[in-house]
Order: sequence, then structure tokens, then C-alpha cells
Amino acid sequence: MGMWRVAACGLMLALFGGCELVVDFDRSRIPEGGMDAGEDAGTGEVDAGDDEMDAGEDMDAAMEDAGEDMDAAMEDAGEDMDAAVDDAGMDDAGSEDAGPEDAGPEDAGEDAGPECTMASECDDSVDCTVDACTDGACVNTPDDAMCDDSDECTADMCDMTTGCANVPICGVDVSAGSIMLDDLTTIVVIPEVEAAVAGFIVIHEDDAGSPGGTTIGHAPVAAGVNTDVSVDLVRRVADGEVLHAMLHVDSTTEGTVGTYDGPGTDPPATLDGMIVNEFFTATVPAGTPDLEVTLEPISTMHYEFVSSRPSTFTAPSGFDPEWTLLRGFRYRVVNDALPFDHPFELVSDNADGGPMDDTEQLSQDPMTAGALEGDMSIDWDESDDRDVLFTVSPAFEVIDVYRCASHTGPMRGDIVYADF
Ligand SMILES: [Cu+2]
Repeated sequence: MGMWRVAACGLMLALFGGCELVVDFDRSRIPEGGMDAGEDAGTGEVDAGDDEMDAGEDMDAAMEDAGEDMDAAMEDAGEDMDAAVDDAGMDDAGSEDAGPEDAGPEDAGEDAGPECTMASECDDSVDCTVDACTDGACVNTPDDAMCDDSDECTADMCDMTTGCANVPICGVDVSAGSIMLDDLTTIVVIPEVEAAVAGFIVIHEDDAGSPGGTTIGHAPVAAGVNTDVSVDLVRRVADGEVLHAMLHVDSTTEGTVGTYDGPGTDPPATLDGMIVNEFFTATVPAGTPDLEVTLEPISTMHYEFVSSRPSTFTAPSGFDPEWTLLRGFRYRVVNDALPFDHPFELVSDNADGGPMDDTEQLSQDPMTAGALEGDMSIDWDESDDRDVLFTVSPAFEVIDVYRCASHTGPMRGDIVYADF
């Protein structure tokens, strides 16, 4: 019976302009046409027939909302109710006379009444919004998922007014195509890599202007922006060499997550169907070392190689280990003991296994001038407080031992040579 009271109240409003408290509730449930009819009643037009029709309109609206409960109420309502129902029937025809323009959303806005009764009335012509009618008001909610372009290298976004936007988020910054390798010739630093998902930046050799099938290094990148991505290479890069930095996706279903398993398993990322790749020309200043090792003293008894760069080349392990030098490579030896103690030396052992008749060829000790320190092919450089640089040229190969200039007996190890 509650709905019936509401309907009756609408009727009273139409006829007498009363019952305001309930009126608002009533109006909130009335379709557009009904509201216009109610407005007509509110203006106090004198024609009683019209007023009755208006009342019927309110009635009609309430009836629609009421559903079956209302139907049941109507059966109990008696003759007055029957009359109202008749009026309602008449009014349906009247609404048609009024035309759909009068019943438009603008009218509804002016009336401060319900904007909608169903979602289909809330179409904002933006494909990626979810259109809903909530409590009589249209709610258009952007849904980014509706903008999915199946391209993992775009950010899919729904704008409430302009619709879908698919913004590129995969890219490689290669400093306008020129990257300097002035630390080591075996490590390239890519200034910026932006990835949609976790993956790898992979350095490809050039093949007539395109990325070739041979890769010389890779480094992991996280989803998002990665800056100064250092890539350890498996070989030296020549000055002026063209290389390609390609973004690959780390497969989460094949291979090992976090490990580059090759292009078959961890394929190139694509943006608009194009592989995400940038080429660059490497600039390698003369004298740039190829490899780096770091030495630490173990008291006054041993040298130990504690680290090496890049990770793609290994340093020997253990105390005073045999050290294999690659012919033609230029080395940087970082002596962590200096500038305080244990200067590094390279000597000719002269086959006696001890320090007694060593020939100092290259010495970090400023008081010792090694015999080969002026050799152009070796290009010995001890100008730094801790680091020395040398090139393993043919002239260098008279050296067969490294040692500490202060503890020449215990802190020493053999040197051998290998081609790369
Ligand atoms: Cu020492």
C-alpha cells in the first residue's frame, strides 16, 4: 500500500498543489513525460480536464514503477482509482501530442528531476565508458580495459571525453644514435629503456643497417623506465661500430624467468607491430681498457682477484692464482690496497720461481722504473692513485709473474697467455 499512497499524493499535487514532502519522492520516480505533465499542473492552469489528465500522468508513472504490487493496490482502490486509471489512459495519448522534444533530457534538467530510468538513456557516445543510470542520474565511468589494443607496448587509457588512447610505453634512448664507451670497450650503457613488462635490452650486431642475428650482450630491465642500463658484452666493441639495442620480453611461460633464454623464448617487444629497436654508433676513445680486475691484499701474504668487469669475462679465483691474460687486450688493474701499500708489479721471473732475480718490467711503485714502462705497444699508465693500465702486446709477453713490490716472495702468481 505504500506505493498507492505515493500515487495518491501525486494526484493531490496535481489537483491541489499539496503534499510536498511526498512529492519529491514521487517525482524522483516519474518518467520525463510525467514530469512535464506535473509541471503543467504546478503552473495552475485552470482547465480541470487537463489537470485530471496531469494527475493521471503522475499516476501512470507511479504505476509503472509500482509493478505488480501496484496492480494489487489498484484492485483494492475502488472507483476513484478506476477513474484515475482511465485518466491515465487518456493521458498517454496526451503525451504523444506533446511530442518527444518536450520530454527531452533538457527538460528533465530544468525540472531537477530524474535524468534517466535506464542505462540506455545515458549513452555518452564514448565507447570506453560504462554507461549506467544510478538513482536517476547518468554515471559514465571510464574503463581502461575497454581500450585494450592487444599491444603490450601501449598504455591503454580511456578518457571521459576523447575516448580511447593507446600511448606508446616501449622505447630505447640511445643518445641520438651515439654512445660513448669510455670506461671499458666491453660494457655499453644504454641511457634509457622503457618497458611495458619485465624483459631485457639485447645488443645485436649490425647487419647492413638492420639488427643482425648475432647478439653480444643483454641486461635485464624492469617494467617502467630504466635509466643507465649497463650491458656486459661478450667481446670488445670497436670505435665507430654500429650496434642495435633491442627490447625483448621476458617470457613468463617458457624458459627461466629473469634469464635471457634467447629470441625464440624471450622475443623482441613490438609496438604497432614494429620491433622496439634503436641503432647507435659506438665511440671508443683510444686507450680505453677492455677488461678490469680488482686486487685486494690478504694481509702481507696474498693477492686476491675480488672482482672483474664485465661479468662476461671471469677473473681467476683463490689466493695468488695463475692469471690468463688475453693477447691484444688492454687491462685496468684496480689495486684496492693503494695508495697505502702493496704496489702492483709485473716481472720476468727468469725461471727460478722466486723473487731473487726477478726483472721488474712494469711497476706501480713510483720508486721503481720498470724496463718496459716506456714501450709504446704496452702503453703502461700508472698515473692514477690505484689503477694501472697496460696492453698485452707481443712485447709484453716476456712477463710471466705478477707480484707485490713490497712482499715479492709471498704475494706473487704466474701469468700465462691465451688468444681470444
Ligand atoms: Cu704487499
